[in-house]
Amino acid sequence: MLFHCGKFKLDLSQPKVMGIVNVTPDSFSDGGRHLALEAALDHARRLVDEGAVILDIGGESTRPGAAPVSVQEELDRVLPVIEGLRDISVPISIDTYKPEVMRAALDAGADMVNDVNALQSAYALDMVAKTTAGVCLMHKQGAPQNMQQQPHYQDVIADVSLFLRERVAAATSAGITVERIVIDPGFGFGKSLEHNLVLLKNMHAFTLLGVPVLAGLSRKSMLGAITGRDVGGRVAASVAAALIAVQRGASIVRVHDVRETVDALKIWNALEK
Ligand code: 7PM
Repeated sequence: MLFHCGKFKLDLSQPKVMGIVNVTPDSFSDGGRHLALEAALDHARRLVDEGAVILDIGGESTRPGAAPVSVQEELDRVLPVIEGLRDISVPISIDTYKPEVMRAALDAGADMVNDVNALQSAYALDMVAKTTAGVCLMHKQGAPQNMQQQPHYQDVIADVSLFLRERVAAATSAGITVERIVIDPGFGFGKSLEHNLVLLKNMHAFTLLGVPVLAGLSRKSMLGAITGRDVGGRVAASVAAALIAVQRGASIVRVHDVRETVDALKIWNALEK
């Protein structure tokens, strides 16, 4: 029930909100870099005010279809944000699959690694094991560049469960205690709309693996496919999806729209008490 996450122990007896902080400089001039940093810090602080209890800092490299970002560019984006949030009251998660970025982020004060590659790099597994960081192990099928082309499963629940079970075993064998691990079925990562809906419907299957479940549905294209709305018009759909995930066993929801999601979960909590 307590998620051990670096300096923090998060009580997951009630569902929690992880706020997404994307660090995307819109200009590569020094001025753009500075403004991007200030904007990211302001945004992060606002998400905490709104009720986020984890901040997920990402330099874009894990976005499906995104242009690859070099290690140096990713570090230049995320490290100043992590350093700028050193005294914030909530754990900082680094959203990366690159071991070098994990290492530097943890050294700079991050408390958690959110790896869409589920620590499948041996170096990442051993390196994280030597720290006290929490870790999110996510399922994906294929490589981010082509994973949406022909996603295929025998049985999406069984296949994703087996993968996550194996990654939890690999992590604990490497020395990451089970209290430090959360799992994530990876909505949209090598999944058709139908696969995503089966995963959401059967979210409870993942809670059987004995570690907390994180769900990332916020603004995703599956919600656009259902509602016909573009990414800016998916707040209500995202809140509905987060609430459904929680009702079906998710302990952490990774969202852009923190205020709206926190309000929805307050209603859920009022009934659970
Ligand atoms: C474009 C497409 C931009 C998709 C960004 C995305 C997850 C994640 C992402 C998730 C965990 C997004 C995604 N999604 N990490 N990183 N779980 N653990 O919507 O579902 O942010 S990237």
